[in-house]
Amino acid sequence: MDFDRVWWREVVIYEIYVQSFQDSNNDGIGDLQGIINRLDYLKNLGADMLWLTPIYESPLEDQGYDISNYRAINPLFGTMETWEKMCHEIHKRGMKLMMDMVFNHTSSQHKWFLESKKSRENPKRNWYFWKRGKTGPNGERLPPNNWESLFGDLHLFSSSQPDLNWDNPEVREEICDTIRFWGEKGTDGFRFDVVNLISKVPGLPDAPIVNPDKYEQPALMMFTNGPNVHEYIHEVNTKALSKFNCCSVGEMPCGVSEFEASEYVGKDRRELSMVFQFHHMDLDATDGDKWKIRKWELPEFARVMRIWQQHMLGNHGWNSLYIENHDQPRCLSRFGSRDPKYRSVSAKMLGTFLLSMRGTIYLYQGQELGVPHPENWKIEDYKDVETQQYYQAMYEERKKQNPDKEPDMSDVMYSIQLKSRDNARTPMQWDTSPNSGFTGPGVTPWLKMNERYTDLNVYTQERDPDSVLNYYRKLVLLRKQHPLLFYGAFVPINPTHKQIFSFLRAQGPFRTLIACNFSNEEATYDIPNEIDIDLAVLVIANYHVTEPKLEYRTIFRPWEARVYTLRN
Ligand code: TEU
Ligand code: CA
Repeated sequence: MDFDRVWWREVVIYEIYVQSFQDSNNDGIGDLQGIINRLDYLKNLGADMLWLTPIYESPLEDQGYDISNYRAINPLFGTMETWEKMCHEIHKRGMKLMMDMVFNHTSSQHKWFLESKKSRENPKRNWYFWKRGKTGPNGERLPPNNWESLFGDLHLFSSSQPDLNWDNPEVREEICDTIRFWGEKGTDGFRFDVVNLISKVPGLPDAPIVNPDKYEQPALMMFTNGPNVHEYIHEVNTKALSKFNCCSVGEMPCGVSEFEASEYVGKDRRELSMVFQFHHMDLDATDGDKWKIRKWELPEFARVMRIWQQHMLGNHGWNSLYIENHDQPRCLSRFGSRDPKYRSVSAKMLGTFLLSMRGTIYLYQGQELGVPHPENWKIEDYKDVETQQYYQAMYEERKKQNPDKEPDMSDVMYSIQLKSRDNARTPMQWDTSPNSGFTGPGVTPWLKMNERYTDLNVYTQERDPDSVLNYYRKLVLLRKQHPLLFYGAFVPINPTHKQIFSFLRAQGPFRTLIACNFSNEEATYDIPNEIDIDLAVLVIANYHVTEPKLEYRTIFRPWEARVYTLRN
């Protein structure tokens, strides 16, 4: 097998959603000093690199993914001096820092955009896309093309997030300069937001009409993995990334195949270190619509995992592994069980599965506590622009159909409770005090706390040897002690099993066997005879295992997970 030993393949990256991690000055909003105060916790968990969601100047309409100045810190989060101190404190503890770079679009408050919109002659005019609107059949004014927004409007994201024109070399130069600025200050890694959307089909032509009842049409093919995307990323790599000993991860929603992905990360191509793909996150959506919930079966999930694991293995590629982030609902409520009986074991099972695969591990704050979604929130409790726009659009549609009646929104609320991004954005649960140590007891946090903080928090779990937190600590340590788990090949076992996801990791003569029950029921697990399990050693499990020896047939308890090293 061919692999390059590189530091960023062996790290555990911990995502911090800054506004919800730790508030240090009692304004209800997490900040950089708050992160400094919690670095020992993160080191102790085994985090090697911290990815911070955007902390730059921003009107925060999309929670910082709408940047108005790439080189300044949002005063709500701190100052440049606090950032420098934080970077120093991270490095001092032998950890690294990843910054989030949002270059597909800026905020509409960015001075480049304010200039650009002034006049056609403005030097910044071509930094964005400007096109004359159209006139409809009844003389009504229409937007310049029919591309449907990902957030339900006529911009790729929200209307306050105009897309930058990457076809303009000045824009690319400025982007490279911004990356060098943060690299020189000590940043060790860069996450590039929606970077597979930066190159649009020239002229921004209309998308084919598939829904004749509407003006807006699905337009992914007009901007996903566009014509110059590889050239532009390669340019960013040669002019900026390659100047530093850093890693990069490109977020790639809207469909990136494993073949495309390996082109972005192929080791000779000098583009990115890793990509975030979404195929496993899309399994519970219908035709790409996340709000239309679909039931999925384990073999489908296992298939996605297998494809990505094996394709990357065979193509000099590398995976990034995650099951939760600031845009995704909590994995427990989605892939595990929120039933109090199984909450803890299923959270541990999900951790076991994630930390046993081949790729760089990404954990999201709170995942290590096994936090489920908040329950019974009202629409006013959600702050996310995506959730609010979805609710509004559904409300208006129903009101239009039946103006005299207040629409029944219960199905919409059901989807929101399962899929809203705010489900994972609630403030971090540190202790049992009011506001859970996230902010002062009398303060109103920017987003409501998850009501489960009284029993699910760091303070309580640190004192419980059986907690999800302590299990995660063991898992992280285990991975670092078994380099096979970094680089070993991925070999599926019983790939069509309805309940158990199982595989071997193998490298040279060494093999480790992993089996996870993804269901609420007991499951029969049969190990194929060609695998010799005679001297198997249990290295971690989420239940107490009493059998003295691994047998070819084992009954797994609900959500049970086990890892064995094999010695034959
Ligand atoms: O997310 C892009 C993206 O994939 C999301 O639009 C995703 O489709 C959605 O969140 C699913 O609910 C990135 C950021 O991670 C996200 O926070 C930003 O809102 C978005 O880009 C725009 O910058
Ligand atoms: Ca604060």
